[in-house]
Amino acid sequence: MTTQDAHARAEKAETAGNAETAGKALGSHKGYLQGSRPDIRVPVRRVHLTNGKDVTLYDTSGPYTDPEIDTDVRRGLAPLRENWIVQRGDTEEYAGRELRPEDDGLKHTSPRGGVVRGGADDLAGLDAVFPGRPRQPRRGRNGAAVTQLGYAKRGEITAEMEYVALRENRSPEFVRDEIAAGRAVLPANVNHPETEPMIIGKNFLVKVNANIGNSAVTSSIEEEVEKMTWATRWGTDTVMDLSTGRNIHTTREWVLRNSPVPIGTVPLYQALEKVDGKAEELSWEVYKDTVVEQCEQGVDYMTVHAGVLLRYVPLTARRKTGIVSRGGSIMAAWCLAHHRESFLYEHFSELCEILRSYDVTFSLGDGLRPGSIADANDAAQMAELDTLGELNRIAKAHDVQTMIEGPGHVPMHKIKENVDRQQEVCEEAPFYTLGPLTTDIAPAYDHITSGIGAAMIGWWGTAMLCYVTPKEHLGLPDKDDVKTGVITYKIAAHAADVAKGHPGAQDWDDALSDARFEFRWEDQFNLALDPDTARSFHDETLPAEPAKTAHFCSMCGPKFCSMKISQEIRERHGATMEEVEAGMAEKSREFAEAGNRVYLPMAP
Ligand code: IRN
Ligand code: FE2
Repeated sequence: MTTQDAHARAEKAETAGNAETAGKALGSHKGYLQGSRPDIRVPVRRVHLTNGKDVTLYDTSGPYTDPEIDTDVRRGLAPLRENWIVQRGDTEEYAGRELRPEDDGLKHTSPRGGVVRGGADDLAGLDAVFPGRPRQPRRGRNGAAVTQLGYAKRGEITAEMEYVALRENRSPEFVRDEIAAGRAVLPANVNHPETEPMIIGKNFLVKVNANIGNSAVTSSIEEEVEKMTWATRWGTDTVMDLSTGRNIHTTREWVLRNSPVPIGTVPLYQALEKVDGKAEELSWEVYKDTVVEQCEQGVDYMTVHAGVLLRYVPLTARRKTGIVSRGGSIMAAWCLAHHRESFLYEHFSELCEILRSYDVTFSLGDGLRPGSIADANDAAQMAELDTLGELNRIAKAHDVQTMIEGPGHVPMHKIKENVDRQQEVCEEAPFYTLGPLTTDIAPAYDHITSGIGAAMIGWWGTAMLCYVTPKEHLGLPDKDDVKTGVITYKIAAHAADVAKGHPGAQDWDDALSDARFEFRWEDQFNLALDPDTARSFHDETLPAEPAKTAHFCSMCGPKFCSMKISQEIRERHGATMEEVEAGMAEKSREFAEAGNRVYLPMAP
């Protein structure tokens, strides 16, 4: 290709780019898949390629990336699911509540449903921030099961199920049956109408969770909301607010009202704050009040460390790293201090009753997960897993959706056993694993040590991967760490989708490979998981516009680009297999004639 050609191409690409920017982000824009009713509109990202084709990608970023929607964190997001919940008619309603116009689900922003009540640390402030928000939470009438599991078991297909069916390119019946079997969960609290429904289960796309939250020493409310929207922009499917510092309730309110993805928490952390951090002063009453407060606020799933039993604690005594789970260590301390069985275990059925009346999903915590590869798959971990299996059956019988948390630190050769046992013991309930970290030698790189384990465990059937950031073991992640963690885990999740042969998963790879082989640099950037970084790396060495269509990059330069060479073979010799082989043979002859040298001597 001549330089002139390159210029001409670059100009064309630029014009195309300019046309696109009118109302759209360069190279891609937000689109929607339309469901059976006007307010079922599933967001997608459509990448427009320079060859005229479109690639449609799953989109978790919420209304923030839709230029047509005016978002404002002070008002919160529109209550997308509100009409669906009201129309089911099985929840207690706010007085005088009317249905919203059918096509209004995504645009209207205030005032709307949700609740601020109970133990608020800054209620007056929230009144000012979210005016018009009803003071009354919604819950199932007379304790009715308003859970997606309950509907699924009765054979109903909810609007939420139809939404995720479109999102995952599956039939609504399939979605319903997976939920009914307890193989998948659709976390969606009736008090979190802002959430865009998503599903977690091994027969769906592998999901990613990002943890945010302040600690006693760092971070403000604004920073946490910013981290949440930032994490969803890069593709996290859920966010857990693990705040343990000040203003836990208010921080959570801001996060919930602005979150397009399900929000998870560990209520035990806030309960511990309420008793000034003294684990032995915890009680079922304090814990229960905290859970109700969070259910009313709209938390979609909760980590409950109910599998840490008194008799399991001694099993950790000889471990290299003891109990590393925060929740696990709090419960172990309580059990030892009272020498009694865990109140979470003893009151588990009561807890099920609470969660079922808001449709809050259990995430049964792995309080005894290994904190070093030396402790992986030990007796303590496996004993807890058996108890989680027992609790999963109880939760299911109460129509409460349930997933199971998994390790931790596990070397590669011990990973598969974790999924296999969990799937067997927990009747295929979705597995939700932290990493696992495959080696302990790389503090500051634990997104990588764990990304390796995450890809493997995802391939073998883990439904959701809890991210690990470069700050793991070292400090609270900042915005950059959140992005690095999410991107790392999106890679692991997608690699697992491809390995599992998930329908259509590889289309994305194929589109990017085509763009790469054909030197459509803009398409390569726009299709990338992280277009910004891909573009900036390329431009570091070849910033000029013509380089965007050039048939090489600075890695090998114009003469040594393998892709260019193979393209030339095709151009010169045609594209059939025999012809390509003949072309290769010719290249090989040329190579031999030149003396079989990979590195040619430098000109003197
Ligand atoms: C995920 C799988 N195993 C643990 N997790 C996550 O760890 C869980 O989702 C939550 O974000 C956090 C709970 O930590 P502790 O309290 O077990 O340390
Ligand atoms: Fe760790």
